[in-house]
Amino acid sequence: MDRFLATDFIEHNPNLPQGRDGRKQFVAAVLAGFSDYRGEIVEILAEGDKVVVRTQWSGTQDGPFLGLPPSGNKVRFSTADFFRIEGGKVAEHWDVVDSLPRAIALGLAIAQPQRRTLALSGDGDLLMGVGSLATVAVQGPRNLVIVALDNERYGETGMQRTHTADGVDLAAVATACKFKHAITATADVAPVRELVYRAAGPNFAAVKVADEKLPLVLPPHDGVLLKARFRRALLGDSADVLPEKP
Ligand SMILES: Cc1ncc(C[n+]2csc(CCOP(=O)(O)OP(=O)(O)O)c2C)c(N)n1
Ligand SMILES: [Mg+2]
Repeated sequence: MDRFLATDFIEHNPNLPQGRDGRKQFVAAVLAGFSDYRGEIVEILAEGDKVVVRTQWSGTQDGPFLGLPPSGNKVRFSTADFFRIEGGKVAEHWDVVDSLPRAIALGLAIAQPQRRTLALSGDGDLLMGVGSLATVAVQGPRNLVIVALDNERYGETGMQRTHTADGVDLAAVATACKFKHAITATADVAPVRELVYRAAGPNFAAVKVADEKLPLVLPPHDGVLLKARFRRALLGDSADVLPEKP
């Protein structure tokens, strides 16, 4: 690592351990957790002192990771990493990690099997990432339900019509992806309640709602704040306690 990283290396992703020592710890932790961890470089672009790398990562969690015992879970995700090079070494790093809401919900459901996880989504969001339904169903978490509030519009970007307005049936897509139960609800929401609170999943419900233009209430964009708020809501006071060293 000393060969590749500058002594005063700056990590700009606040979710990663900082500096060169932090990067060393992080890599050691990943290799201890995933013996087959591997990154396949898809593309490299360079200009001036900057390099951008698109990478597809994969691995099996066959060792302890972030306080979790070995799970055998397979991970697969892609990143775009931006590096600034100085004197032949990496001086700074920025990245964008694709972490779609359903990936978060799936990870949560797998990590918390004794609790039920409800992922709330929109018709537009689902249509933009329809493959995620297949990913969730193949993992098969019994405690996960996805509910799409289907106004047949891309509401957030100005109420353009989505394909559900032309009859695309999201529940049928979920059924085809092998969700355990998948329904569309219009007036009667009792069956939705059943899927959310009782029936073994993975479950899916499209809930048809009116296409009213409501005032937008957007969440803050501060990733650190969102993560801390999420962990606190999920874990209570233990959110602030570091996991014991494996
Ligand atoms: C892949 C991708 N393309 C475009 C966008 C821009 N975008 C943000 S919200 C949104 C509409 C979401 O519609 P929907 O999920 O139906 O939510 P609604 O506002 O209707 O409740 C779009 C197109 C995005 N976030 N991701
Ligand atoms: Mg919508």
